[in-house]
Amino acid sequence: MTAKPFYVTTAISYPNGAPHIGHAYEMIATDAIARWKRLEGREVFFLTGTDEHGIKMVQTAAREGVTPRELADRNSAEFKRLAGVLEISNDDFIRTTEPRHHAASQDIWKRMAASSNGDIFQSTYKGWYSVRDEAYFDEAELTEKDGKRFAPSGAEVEWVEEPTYFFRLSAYQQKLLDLYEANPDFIAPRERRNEIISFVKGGLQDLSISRTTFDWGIPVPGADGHVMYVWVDALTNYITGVGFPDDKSEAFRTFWPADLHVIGKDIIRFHTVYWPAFLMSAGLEVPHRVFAHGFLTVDGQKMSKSLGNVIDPFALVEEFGADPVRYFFLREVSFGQDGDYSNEKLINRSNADLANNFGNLAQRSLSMIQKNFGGVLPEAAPADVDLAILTLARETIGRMTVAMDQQLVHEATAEFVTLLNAANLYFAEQAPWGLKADLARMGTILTVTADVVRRAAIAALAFVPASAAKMLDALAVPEAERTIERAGAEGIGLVAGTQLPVPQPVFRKFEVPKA
Ligand code: ME8
Repeated sequence: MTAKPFYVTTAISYPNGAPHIGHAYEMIATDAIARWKRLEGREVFFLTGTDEHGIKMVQTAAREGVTPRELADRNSAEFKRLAGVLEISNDDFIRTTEPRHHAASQDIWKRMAASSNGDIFQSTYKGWYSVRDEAYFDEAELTEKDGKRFAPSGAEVEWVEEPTYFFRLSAYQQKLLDLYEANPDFIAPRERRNEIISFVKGGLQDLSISRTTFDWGIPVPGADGHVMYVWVDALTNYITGVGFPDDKSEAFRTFWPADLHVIGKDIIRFHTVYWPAFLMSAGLEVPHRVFAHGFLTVDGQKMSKSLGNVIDPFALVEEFGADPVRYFFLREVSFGQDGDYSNEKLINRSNADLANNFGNLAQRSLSMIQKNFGGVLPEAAPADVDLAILTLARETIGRMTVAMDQQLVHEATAEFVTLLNAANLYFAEQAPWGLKADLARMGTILTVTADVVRRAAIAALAFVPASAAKMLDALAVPEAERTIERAGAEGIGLVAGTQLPVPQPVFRKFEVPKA
């Protein structure tokens, strides 16, 4: 395959606490996109990690009586473990406290400072800062209550005044607008793009990019007492991960610019305004696309420690297994919109789509092959009705490919369910169990059904990788044939005469909790 390699990232999370389902969700959705591209035969590099500097880490560590490094070590390990239990296929896990990342951050800083328009200059910052958001705010963006001021996120802001370095962001207004204009797909979904364009049109102020009141950060080169503003170093992780500052390296030349940064909607400004401006200033290419997903609530309420409704993703996986949890988020939440988690919805989705629709169809057709053909895949002589379901399967794979290319993950999973509904209907109408006197016809129906299951299972490798692989094992599909190309090819991909193993149920059915 000669298609361009695909580089995709998640945001890197603050390890100031344990991961919650918002973090799990972002990993899962990005993983489905990465896996799909691999199934298409693309070379993929998928990066995730933790964002370990900044005042928020310092303050949380102080409250817990540990050092920032101890806090980062403890929680970063949990994010890494989460990627493991969710079967995330990331190729690297970056921690911003690593030496390679210090080198990259100092290098991009130097390039920005050396830019022809003198993009970095010294001055004094006076203004509002939100520690929780790690962000500066204008007076006009704040609300006031009981003498306190709050950022749009609801976090309280504090007044800071310190000598810092600034980045000449104001000089990038037109360049950014030109970038959005020339690349209509740079910001997704569409409504986010409009939001950012009007923000940039409103005028950009220079950005304070160093701090002098604490030292938990990456030292600014040649400026004692200054550490970088955490977002300068955080965004740089995306190039550290592919070998920067060695911009001649194989990894950098192969993968940069990134094809896709997947992030939450709260940090879109950093990714679509600051990040491309930093890169342009440093003379580096900008990423192709930033996709902002929505926020998750729990049973209709915002997740928060004070409400006590923060869902532990480890506990979820413990209870249901990784695949039902993954599937729920990919199917239930429209990618780009907010979504809601509830136990009952997860159970219903998993039971209806995975256990009943998908699992039963596989189990019923494969058990009949065992019982009536000794487990040897029968020859098929497809009639029109059989060709119709095979054609639908092929077309579904095509539509799923289009949807996944635009990160419409929920549309892809919806297509998958539509195909399974049709296949179940086909199976019920053809009623192979009543054809003991016509084994040739029965064999055709069973093989055609199994071939539709094969195609669906290949697609499902992106969503429920372990279960889909089990299903493909049950169909004796060789590893090399588990590709989107084979899933969408003409004809029947399964080979008559193949001895199939005795099928085992792949999906569990869960009990719906009583109201
Ligand atoms: O923002 N639902 O880290 P973070 C869905 N370190 N997504 C959510 C969520 C929720 N309830 N809560 C958080 C940071 N997220 C920075 C990123 S990138 C160079 C630096 C998402 O730990 C959030 O939108 O606060 C972000 O994409 C990711 O989780 C990490 O959030």
